[in-house]
Amino acid sequence: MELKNKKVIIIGAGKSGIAASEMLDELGASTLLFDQNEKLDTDALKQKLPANTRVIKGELPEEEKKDTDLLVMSPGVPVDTPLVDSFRALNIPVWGEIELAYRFSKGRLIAITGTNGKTTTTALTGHIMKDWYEENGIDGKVYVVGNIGDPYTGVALKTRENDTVVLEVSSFQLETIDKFHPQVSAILNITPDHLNRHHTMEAYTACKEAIAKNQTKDEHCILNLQDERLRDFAKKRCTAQVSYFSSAGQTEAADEPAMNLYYEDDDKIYAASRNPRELNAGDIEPLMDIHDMKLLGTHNVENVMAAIAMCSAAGVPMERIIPSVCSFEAVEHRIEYTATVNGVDYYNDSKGTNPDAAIKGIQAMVKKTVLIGGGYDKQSEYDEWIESFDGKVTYLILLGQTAEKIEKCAHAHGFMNTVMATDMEDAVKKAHELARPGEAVLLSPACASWGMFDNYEQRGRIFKELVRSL
Ligand code: UMA
Repeated sequence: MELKNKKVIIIGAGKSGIAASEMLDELGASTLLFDQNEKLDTDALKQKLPANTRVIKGELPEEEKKDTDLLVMSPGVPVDTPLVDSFRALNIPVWGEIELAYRFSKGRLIAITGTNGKTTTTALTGHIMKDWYEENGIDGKVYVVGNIGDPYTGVALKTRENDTVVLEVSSFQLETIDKFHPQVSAILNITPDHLNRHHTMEAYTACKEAIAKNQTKDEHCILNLQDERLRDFAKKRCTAQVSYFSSAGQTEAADEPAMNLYYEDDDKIYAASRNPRELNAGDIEPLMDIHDMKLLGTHNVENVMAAIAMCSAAGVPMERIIPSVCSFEAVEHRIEYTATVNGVDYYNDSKGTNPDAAIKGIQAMVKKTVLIGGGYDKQSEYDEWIESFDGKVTYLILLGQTAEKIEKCAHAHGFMNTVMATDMEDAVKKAHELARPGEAVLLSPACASWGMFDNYEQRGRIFKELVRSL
């Protein structure tokens, strides 16, 4: 679609809406950025926008819709609303921000989705691709964008044929794609999430599967063999060549995957390939030992296997992929190694903002651990989190609004070693006193940060500063 002189309305004045407005302005479109938040500071917003972009907040006047050629949605804005329906009724195309970026970008696209692990896998895939470009002197760039932080529309017009875009894609973003078509895609796992937006598990799963909907048999889709929904997708609906990864050893899949990466209980990752000329096919030599990587936890082994499979599908030789995997450091705030003080390893998992994510944090620990938790009350239940302590957690230091609720829950499950802290400084001080050399301290709160911190990033950074000044 030629967008020069076309009228485009963009909904949502966050990062995506601002980047989309800039991109559309560069394409010569007439842009109107609309946000439903009445309290939006339009003067501050206009500073970040092209001079020609108009801004409307609150209600969108009916007459604005009539001569509109395209509606672009920010990911956080739901699509099943009367407002969006009214555009559809006028036959105005509705594109998500990533569809807009895709239509105007060049080069190779690697797209990653899944309920958990997307950000680490995207960052790792970007890291491997960047190393490959650098070592091979490839005249091109690797962009790592999407749900991970920087919008795809912010780079789309800069991309060239030799470039690679590594894109983290959320279910919100996949809800409004049409021609979006990665050469390599991955769905890491699908478990219930965002059901307030997608309503049913079927609708949520369909959004995730859509990542591969335009792929052909010559292209690659990487899937988790342990996930029943994804096995079903591979057998019945996926149009791309499937490669599997499995953290439960080499499990025979009923269909034949292009490549099968698997993790055995000897702590090594292996690969088998249908094509005997590829990789170490038929060969039982391990690809790598998981102790050679800096990431912790089985969930991270899965993320690593997915990234290996994607980069291999994108043409990077295995002997180049493995050293890059080993040099990759954890993404900030996700079981991020912070420092060793008096023989105690400190980890920042501030992104553990719900019990499910925090369980992964505990599972990743290989030593006795003093755990720091608690925060804003999202009405979560903490029973499964406490049960996951499994003798590994020595003390639970609690702070924030949920401290008492969690303490009660811990005591009900027979875990009595709870300690109250007044703030993060007090929590770090108490952890320092309680942890013995050879043990670990983990901040993995199972709660949001609000009330005590602006966001989980600030909470994690304050924790790291306090640890480093011990
Ligand atoms: N708004 C409306 N109407 C609505 C909802 C929101 O007008 O019904 C307006 C808000 O007033 C606000 C703006 O929309 O001004 C916010 O837009 P947005 O929510 O799409 O946020 P962005 O700043 O554009 O950030 C988005 C992603 N946010 C969401 O999907 C909620 C970011 O993912 C992403 O990093 C960024 O684009 C760049 O691609 C964040 C996220 O929380 C990290 N993602 C979810 C997750 O990971 O679970 C999906």
